[in-house]
Amino acid sequence: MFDKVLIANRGEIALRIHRACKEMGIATVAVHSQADAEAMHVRLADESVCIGPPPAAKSYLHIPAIMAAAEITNAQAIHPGYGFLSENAKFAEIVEKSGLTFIGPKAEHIRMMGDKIVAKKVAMEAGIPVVPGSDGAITSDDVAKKVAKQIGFPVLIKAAAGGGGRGMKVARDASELSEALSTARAEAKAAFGDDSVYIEKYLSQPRHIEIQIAADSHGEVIHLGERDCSLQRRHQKVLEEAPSPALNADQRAEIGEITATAIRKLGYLGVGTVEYLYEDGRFYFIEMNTRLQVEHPVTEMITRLDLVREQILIAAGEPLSMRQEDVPFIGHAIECRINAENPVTFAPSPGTITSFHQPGGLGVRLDSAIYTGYRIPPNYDSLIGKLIVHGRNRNEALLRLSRVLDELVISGPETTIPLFQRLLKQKDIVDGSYHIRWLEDFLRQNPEEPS
Ligand code: MV4
Repeated sequence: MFDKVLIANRGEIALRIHRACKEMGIATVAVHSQADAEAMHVRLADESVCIGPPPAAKSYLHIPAIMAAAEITNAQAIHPGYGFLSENAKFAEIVEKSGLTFIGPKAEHIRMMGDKIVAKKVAMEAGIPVVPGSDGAITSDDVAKKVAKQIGFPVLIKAAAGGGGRGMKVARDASELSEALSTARAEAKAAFGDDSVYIEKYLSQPRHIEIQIAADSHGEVIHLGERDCSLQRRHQKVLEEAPSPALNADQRAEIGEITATAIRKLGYLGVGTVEYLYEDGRFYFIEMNTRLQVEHPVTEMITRLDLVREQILIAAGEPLSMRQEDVPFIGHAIECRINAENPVTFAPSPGTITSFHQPGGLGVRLDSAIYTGYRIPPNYDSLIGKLIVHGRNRNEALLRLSRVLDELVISGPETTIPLFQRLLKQKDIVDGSYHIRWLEDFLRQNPEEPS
């Protein structure tokens, strides 16, 4: 096992990784930008290194500075967290070539899943159900027309280098196809420097359901059930829950086994998430994330596993701590992403936390690196914490969430806490009947809190 791990991230996830390390007897190295000198992840780490000025490109994304920090502190492994360098295949390669361990999948798999066309082909060949569409990249308008006629309109044009919703265009009928193609290509070229696109049947109101998997170097692959992440705004998840209100135990076992079997075939190593759209009882692969995800705690709450601990065990060549038959699915967990944003306009609201009161009690978890007096810098994303509740069933989790949102106080910056209090009053949320369009529809129809 490693004695010292460098955490190449900031905020709540850096703290989350620090906590797992300490519980495994591993010393931690924090890296930070000049804007984060006072951050909690820096204060708690055993050692810290300032790696550059506030802009992420010059600090958290600056590979030479991070490698230098690892070298001077004698760290043996690097955990990238999520975002930043977590899905950068080149970084994973550099870490490994320097004789350190990248706590994450092989560079080969990061690269494979980064190209959405390759990812879809690989997934399909491994037995995962995919959205009907083109066989690879679209080479001409004629090919596009043929594919679209075959699968039926509306269709969606997606960028191979995309993901996270960037560079997508809908064509409702044949007359819209040619223009949608050229717009999608131009946007993809501008955003990613790669104009490869592919076509899929457009699903109008699916749910976003993702399966968490973990694979060790002893050939063991397990699935940890699903998360329902359908409540999103502008491709940013807002609330996630596990299990999905739309699935039963048999469906969970079936899609879980299909996913784990495919991941075994790929020779994948580490934790990962296979994302599906779910509509009319069927699953359709969209992409695979080769990192620890923001919403991983809901899975931890229902399976009693520590996913960061599992990542570290896997990277050190040790076996997973559970076999599939021993993975429990206990009760229900819900996570709310607390952002420092205006809850109506979603404009970022950085600044100093003037007071902070944490909720408590049974089944409550708050993953956050904030403290009273902490100044949220304007340079990074606005996530300042994740409030996670667990209950014996979904109704208990909802009641607990309502109680806990009333206890939580974060003063100074505006936060999205009031949004969750509003959402909990909506029948569709209480019933669990929502889809990927629900939240944006709701915000359009109810732009402000009715007074
Ligand atoms: C889709 C889709 C409908 N049909 N694919 C958006 C993110 C990217 N990873 C895939 N996305 C979508 N792919 C087909 N064939 C709708 C979306 C989509 C979406 C997916 C998940 C969660 C939120 C979303 C919001 C808008 C669009």
